[in-house]
Amino acid sequence: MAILSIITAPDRRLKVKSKPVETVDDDIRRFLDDMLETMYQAPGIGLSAVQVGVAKNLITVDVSRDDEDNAPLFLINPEIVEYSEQIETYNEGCLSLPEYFADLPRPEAITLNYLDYDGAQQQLQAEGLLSRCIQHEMDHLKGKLFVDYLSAVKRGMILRKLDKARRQKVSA
Ligand code: GNR
Ligand code: NI
Repeated sequence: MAILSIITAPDRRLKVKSKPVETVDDDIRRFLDDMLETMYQAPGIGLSAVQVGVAKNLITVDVSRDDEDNAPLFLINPEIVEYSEQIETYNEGCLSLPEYFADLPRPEAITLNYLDYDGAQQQLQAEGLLSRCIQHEMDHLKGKLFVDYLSAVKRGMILRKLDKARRQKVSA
């Protein structure tokens, strides 16, 4: 297994639209294992493949609490087929936007179809933090970050600060 490097904004690779996986084979499973390890190490509750530079429809999620056993979920080619009418607001963060958070409204519950680690078709109903996290990851697959929901002024401010922070790191 390996820890992969997580791309931070602003970076054009985060804007790429991911493509469906054609076959769930051992290469895909090995990559998912690396994604999971990378996510735990970050630490984060979700990770999309595009955040480590691979534009495929692959997501890892684990929203278990620290005092619970790990509950990893691998989502391949996820598709949301139903959204609840109820909308909730939650303070979102993103490993690709380190140290920034924003209150975002999203549907409270979703139903999604996906392929699991073995390539079997599954359906899942998710609510609360799990639903939140999956919607956030699926935005990544469309090349979308949570700052894209904010005003252009707020987004520009955050992205300029992240760009500046990176340039200072590079030259240090
Ligand atoms: O670790 C993460 N926490 C989080 C908190 C609220 C809403 C979404 C997330 S996902 C984030 C990890 C990440 O950036 N995944 O793409
Ligand atoms: Ni994210």
